[in-house]
Amino acid sequence: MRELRGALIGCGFFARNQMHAWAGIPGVSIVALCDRDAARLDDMGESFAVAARFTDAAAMLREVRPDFVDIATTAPSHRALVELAASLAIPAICQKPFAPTMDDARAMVEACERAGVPLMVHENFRWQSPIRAVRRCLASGEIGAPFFGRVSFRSAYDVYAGQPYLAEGERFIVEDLGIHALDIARFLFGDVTRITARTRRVNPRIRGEDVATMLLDHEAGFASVVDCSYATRLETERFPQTLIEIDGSEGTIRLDEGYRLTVTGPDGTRHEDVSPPLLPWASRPWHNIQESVALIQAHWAQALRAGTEPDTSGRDNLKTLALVEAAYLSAAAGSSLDPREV
Ligand code: NAD
Ligand code: 89V
Repeated sequence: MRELRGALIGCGFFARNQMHAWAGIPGVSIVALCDRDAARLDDMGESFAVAARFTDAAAMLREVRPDFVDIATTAPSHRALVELAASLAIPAICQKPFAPTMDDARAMVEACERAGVPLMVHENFRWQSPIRAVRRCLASGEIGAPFFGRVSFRSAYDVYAGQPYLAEGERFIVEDLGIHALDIARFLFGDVTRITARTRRVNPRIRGEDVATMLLDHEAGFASVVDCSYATRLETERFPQTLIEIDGSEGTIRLDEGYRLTVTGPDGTRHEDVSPPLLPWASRPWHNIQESVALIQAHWAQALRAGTEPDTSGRDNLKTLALVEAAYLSAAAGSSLDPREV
């Protein structure tokens, strides 16, 4: 097995999960770190015993020449960093949201394709093991042909405490969280021909929208609903669970609160606990997301070694990002749109 030497840019809130996950993947080591903020850089370097530390990404990539770079910064920096990696022929992983605009995202995909380097977007929610259990069940044909789907994420969890920038942007829930739910809808039900979205802000202390309700028409000929909210106070807080409903010609699939999978088919109903494992470094309630980080990064290592395109490649993610952009346009105009025209 080829050893892979990685470098990480961005030592903030979420990158700690990425560092833990890399440490658990055989044959991969993070050999250098970069952050503009020297205190954050040193904190991460000490936690994970990485001595090579840089405050400048170009200096790090030129000196270290890693086998790949893991970009864990927020969206405004993504294009410059991905183009930097491409210019040095270094394969790159880029956190979601891939880019602030479709133009940036397309330019990043083109830069990597021109340079012949792999590019994966860290779109990890489709790697959550409960979501994969739903997909396996759907693919088995047990419930027949789907004619309705729902991907739902409703919570009142204080995400702003760990990620203060989420309260500050003009855009919030569709770009940050809806993006994951829209990607899950694509993963389960296929690509989308039309989207209708309505958004609103309930929490007066944030700038962007914290509620979104979206209707998707799929190429497969049926519709799904994707709804998300950070203004929903429930008896039991569900963060960060995505709930799924699928109705098919022969039965139904439900992924309910508490990671309970219920499948009703021609032979009756069965229940399964599809709770994600609590990895040694993980903590509740984030363990579901944390496990998906480990799984998507293991997938990247495998794809990089095999020379195959990762599932959530930059090119694939253009379709998810187009849904985000189209959702905002639809909500602003009160209309519906073909995301392929965005
Ligand atoms: P953060 O602000 O805590 O950390 C980002 C770090 O990047 C900061 O320390 C900043 O100094 C550094 N940085 C920014 N530009 C840089 C540059 N050009 N060179 C070097 N360092 C630079 O942000 P975060 O909460 O960790 O989020 C990072 C990204 O991860 C965001 O895009 C966010 O949406 C995403 N995220 C993904 C998930 C997921 O499940 N996939 C979960 C949370 C956050
Ligand atoms: O997964 C994410 O992108 C996070 C959160 C779950 C808090 O929305 O930002």
